[in-house]
Amino acid sequence: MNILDKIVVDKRKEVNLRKSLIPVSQLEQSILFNRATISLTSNLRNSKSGIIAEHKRRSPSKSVINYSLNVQDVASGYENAGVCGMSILTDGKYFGGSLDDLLVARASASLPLLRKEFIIDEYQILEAKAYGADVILLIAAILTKAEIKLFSELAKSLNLDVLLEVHNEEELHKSIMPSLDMLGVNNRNLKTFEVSLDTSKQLSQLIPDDFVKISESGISTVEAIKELQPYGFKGFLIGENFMKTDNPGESATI
Ligand code: IGP
Repeated sequence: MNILDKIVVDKRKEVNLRKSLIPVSQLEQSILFNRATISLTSNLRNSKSGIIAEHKRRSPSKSVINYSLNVQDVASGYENAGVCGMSILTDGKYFGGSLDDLLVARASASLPLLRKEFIIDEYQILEAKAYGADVILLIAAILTKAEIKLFSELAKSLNLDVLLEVHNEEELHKSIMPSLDMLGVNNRNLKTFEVSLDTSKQLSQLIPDDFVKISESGISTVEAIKELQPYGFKGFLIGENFMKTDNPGESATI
């Protein structure tokens, strides 16, 4: 089993447990559930830098990145840096995150927030809304076309933006549908952890222009952003490069 398959097996167990503990009716009672969301898609369309800055404590590829910061400082630091949005890893086992991180970020910044999660069940989309997210991530590598449609349509009905992540041509072809807002190319292969910006460059021409294009992972320099912009990328998802420093907000200031 590759790491992605393992994550999904664990995630199914986790989601079933959460579902049995907190019913949907309770999620819907969150005061955040009916809040007006902020659109990352329109922020990116109108931005020059396009940075989406991530909160990530650890990862399967890097092990520990940074456990000594608090989410509040990271979120307000990113906001002060003028980034377009923030991504918050909510997976606990592999990334050291939690839904509470999302909640704290929501209370600390008025940026569009992306729930960075391995979504395999509609329940997780309701959770995203209840904990203050504006955007959800759907990963094509772990979903069928029918699931992508079901999940993205549910998200749209809750006024959440949808970022669909692909890593190859096959995933892209099965995923293109009108209920998506943004298409992200992950430069990191989640099965082998290999990173190459060429993945973004190669797939960019196959993404229709009506979607905002985002390049994800392995971006560590302004030069990399400049290199990707001519391929039509409007958004750049950056985690480790900011999180490995003592002051991620300062590192995200360009
Ligand atoms: C950030 P990096 O290399 O800048 O830390 O990458 C982000 O792209 C990465 O965390 C990511 C990810 C994912 C994590 C992209 N897609 C899916 C978990 C699941």
